[in-house]
Amino acid sequence: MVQAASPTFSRQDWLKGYESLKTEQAYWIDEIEGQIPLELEGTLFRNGPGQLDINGQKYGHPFDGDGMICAIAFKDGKAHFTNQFVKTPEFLAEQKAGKILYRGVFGTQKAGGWLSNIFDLRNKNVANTNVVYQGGKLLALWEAAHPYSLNPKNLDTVGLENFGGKLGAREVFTAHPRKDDRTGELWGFGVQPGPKSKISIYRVSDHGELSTESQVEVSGFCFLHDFAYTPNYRIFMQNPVSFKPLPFILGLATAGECIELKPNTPSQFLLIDRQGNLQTLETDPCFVFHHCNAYEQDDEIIVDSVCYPDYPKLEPNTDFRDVNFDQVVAGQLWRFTINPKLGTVQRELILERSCEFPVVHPRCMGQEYRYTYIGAIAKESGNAPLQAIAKIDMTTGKQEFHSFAPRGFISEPIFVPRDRSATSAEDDGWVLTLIFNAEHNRSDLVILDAQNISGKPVATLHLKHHVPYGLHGTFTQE
Ligand code: 3ON
Ligand code: FE
Repeated sequence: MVQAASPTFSRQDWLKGYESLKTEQAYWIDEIEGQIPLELEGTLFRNGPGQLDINGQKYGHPFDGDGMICAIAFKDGKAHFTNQFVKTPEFLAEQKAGKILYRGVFGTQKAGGWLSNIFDLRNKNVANTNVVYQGGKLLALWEAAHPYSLNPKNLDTVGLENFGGKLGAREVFTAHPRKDDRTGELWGFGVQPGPKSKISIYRVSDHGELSTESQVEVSGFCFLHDFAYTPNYRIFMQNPVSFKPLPFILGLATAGECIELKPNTPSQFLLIDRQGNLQTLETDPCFVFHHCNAYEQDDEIIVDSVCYPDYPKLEPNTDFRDVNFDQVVAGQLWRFTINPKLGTVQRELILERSCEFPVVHPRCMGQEYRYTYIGAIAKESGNAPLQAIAKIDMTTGKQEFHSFAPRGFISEPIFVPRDRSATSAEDDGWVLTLIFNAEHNRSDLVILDAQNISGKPVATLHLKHHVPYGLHGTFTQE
């Protein structure tokens, strides 16, 4: 047996990053180490659960926490911070009541046992998973509902967005659209799951208008968190999961707890071309949340994805705060080479250590590329919270790390190019990430030089408070 490496963090430190942030603020960041590059102009928007309890009543899973948007605006070497909760009617109702009124998808039940949860099949749209800026609209996204539109200037909630009625009442716009830098279009998708599931591919123009490119039906239940995009294909990993909703209906478990990996069942790539033709190709069983990137090369399609050996679910009535990291399945970065003509899929392990939140240069989305930035644990094997940012050279296989262990905990890295011209080096830019710094019990926005990722940060901006561990965001230069 491989001996687990000694821990890179203290559990007490890690847990502090899951305290709720109850306040909304707007201020100039005035504690800065190093220097914010003058060429760094634009706004970093990021989303994630801001409250993990209501009045001390705890949510059972971080993904059930209410969406809170942070905006950090950079100009002339200065940075301004703003945060606001997405003011969904459910958020406002729970704040007013001072207790949990809704079941959460992943691990939260209303107090009072199964009797107070039975037959309550509503999903609370927590709008907590991603935030994108498109066509002048700032949209807070969640996987199973319509987006919430926000005022990009001050983060005030405008309301649910249905794109002038183009997004039907029963349709959803998931949390992982991808922007095609060449056309300015934002490509997204929606899933209506069931015994047969319907996948809709959406295009949002650079004026913010939504249209449906295609709709395909696949047999079986689908849990599709993300997709990969190339100019000619929209690519999904059909995770071999089943959804057995009875315990959810009876109030005994949450919807997410009723999902499980089907034993010995292959995963499938779903390739949807621009005309809406579907091709499915089998590969080894795994579970994928996030794809890194994809591109077409001669007769093949390359897809890079973070794969888990099992669906990382929480058992009913357990608290994520008690999780044993040694037992949590680890995501690893794999490269899949798909040949649609031959119907073959090959896979190769790229990053062995536990990792999540892969990103690439925005101009490389759907194109051949060289560098991936990804969150990783601070040791080579086993599992732990993410404490390092990795840069992977997909051509040479070189791996570099910037570790914030033992007291720093990272969030999604976001790559910002210094210069948007097509000729600049692919790694000429910065990697921005929000770190929970347990030493000060506050968060830092760290700016790394992408060409010297393991070097001293270009700047570390100390916020005046902590920001709970979050999910995804976007940088916009507009
Ligand atoms: O029929 C339904 C299908 C469906 C789409 C069942 C359902 C209600 C469970 C459902 C809803 C799914 C939702 C709401 C998914 C939301 C996902 C989410 C909020 C986040 C996922 C994040 C994934 C990862 C891998 C995060 C990793 C984070 C770290 C390693 C750092 O802490
Ligand atoms: Fe995600």
